[in-house]
Amino acid sequence: MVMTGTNANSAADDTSPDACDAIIIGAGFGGLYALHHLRDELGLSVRAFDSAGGVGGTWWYNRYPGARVDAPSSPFYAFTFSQELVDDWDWSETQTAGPDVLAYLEHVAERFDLSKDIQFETWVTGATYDEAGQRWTVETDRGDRVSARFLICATGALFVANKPDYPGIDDFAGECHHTGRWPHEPVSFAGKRVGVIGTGSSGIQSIPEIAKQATHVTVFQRTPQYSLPARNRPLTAEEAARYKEDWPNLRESMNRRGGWPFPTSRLRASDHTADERHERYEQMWAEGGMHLAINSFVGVLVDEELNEEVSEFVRGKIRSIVHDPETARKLLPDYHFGTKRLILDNGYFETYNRDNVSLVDLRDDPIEAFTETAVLTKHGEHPIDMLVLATGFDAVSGSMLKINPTGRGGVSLAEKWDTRFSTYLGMMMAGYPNLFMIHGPGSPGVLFTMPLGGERQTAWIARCIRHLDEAGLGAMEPTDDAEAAWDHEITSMAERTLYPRTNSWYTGANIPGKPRQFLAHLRGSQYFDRLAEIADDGFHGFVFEECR
Ligand code: NA7
Repeated sequence: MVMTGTNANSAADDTSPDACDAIIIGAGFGGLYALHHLRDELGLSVRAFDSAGGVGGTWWYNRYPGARVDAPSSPFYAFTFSQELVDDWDWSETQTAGPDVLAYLEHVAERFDLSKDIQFETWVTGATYDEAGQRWTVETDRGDRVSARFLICATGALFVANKPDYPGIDDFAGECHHTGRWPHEPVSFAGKRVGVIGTGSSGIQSIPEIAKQATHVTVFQRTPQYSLPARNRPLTAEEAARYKEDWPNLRESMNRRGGWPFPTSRLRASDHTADERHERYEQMWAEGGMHLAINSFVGVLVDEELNEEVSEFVRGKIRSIVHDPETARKLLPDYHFGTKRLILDNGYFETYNRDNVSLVDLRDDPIEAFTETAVLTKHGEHPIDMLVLATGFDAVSGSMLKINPTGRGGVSLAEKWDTRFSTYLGMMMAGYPNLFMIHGPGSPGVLFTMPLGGERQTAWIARCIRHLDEAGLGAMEPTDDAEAAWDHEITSMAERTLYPRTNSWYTGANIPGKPRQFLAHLRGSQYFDRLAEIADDGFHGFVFEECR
């Protein structure tokens, strides 16, 4: 057990905030594990807040039809820290469905008795650092004021919904739902003409499901996407048993291989003829999931020529699946394969062969306005009864800016991040002592298995807390130099790949006015080795303050 709270406000009066050791914002994967680890392993007093009505974070909010993990998931998109937890949960499919992830997180919360320390339906409206007291005070929309030495922001990389501001969009009189804020009551599409804006994961997962019920679906597409067949199927009992038995090895392998225990290709494209390469692409396509991207040849996301070959292979698949050549043409992506988030679908391109689905290519025919009953594009009017906004998120940095903590000298995060999302290790920031982010900008975040990444970041946070307590120190924060060096490292790593050449939410390009910066560390396994080295090395890049 760690002794903290040495400088909790001792002269508490009626206006003093409640005190605890750590406050956690968010009760998704990251927040739940942080709560369990800091409370049950470190013995801290912890309070957590979440705006949702229950645990789950992203999975509590994103309940749109067809929602699934956008990676080869079961049983790897899950916590890894407890063999008992692995043993007592059975995943049913290879690509986990949203409701199953949510049920799992509810099970975790119950098993580790987490909900008693989480206050739901509570927005954190502010967080302010008191330099003299070395404490954070958090305020909520329910009137709570709570102070703690440590503030853990597990606020989610995909939380702040991006709503387009087309003229008249608020005049639309029919039902309108954002996929990231989907209602908890059933939504019926039956008998309705549904317009869907957006063809990222959420659009591509939901469109086939909506089309099964709706009278008509009109898809408004700004950028065509590379989407790979998920090949979702039930997990067999033998597979499930094998995973459980082999879990320690699988976990080790996930840690070493960028978050997933799957092989990545060591084959060099130049050692193979064009026919051999094509045959391998076919195998990977048949295998489904991310195999085409990670297991065909080395360097798909680095080598422009190889990337173009894979891009053209996928375009060929789209042409062969979609019957109408004009629709197929509109669906062909023209950016570098894999540089926007890759999508795994269950029959997306096939959906365009249905009579009740049509596609509007916004590059040729942009949306100009909305009326009460229709979307008006440059070349036509599209009457709809329901609008689905699958338009994504102010990703990675947006949820931190919603809280907009105030650090040293009264500097708000919005001021600090005005032009760059500066962090050290994607976890801490100069001027914000003892504030830790899980999956913050500059960490592997969305490019690593998020549950495992959150576990490992939390273990590192725990190391920091132990170090402070053992050394009798009050606070730690990175130096400006460490932040600048980290920024340089993340950026140069990205620039060695094709990622930054494409407009995507990885670079902030989906949000008008957002600073352009590649937001993730591209080498997850090396990142976690770095975290350990930095701690072993006496926390290089940090400054410490004596306990006041
Ligand atoms: P994404 O992947 O950001 O997709 C959003 C989609 O909405 C994408 O096709 C965007 O086009 C489109 N979009 C965004 N704004 C507009 C406007 N104003 N007009 C037309 N189209 C627009 O979000 P998702 O929710 O699908 O997925 C997010 C992640 O969640 C996903 O990667 C998984 O990790 C889970 P664009 O491509 O920007 O041109």
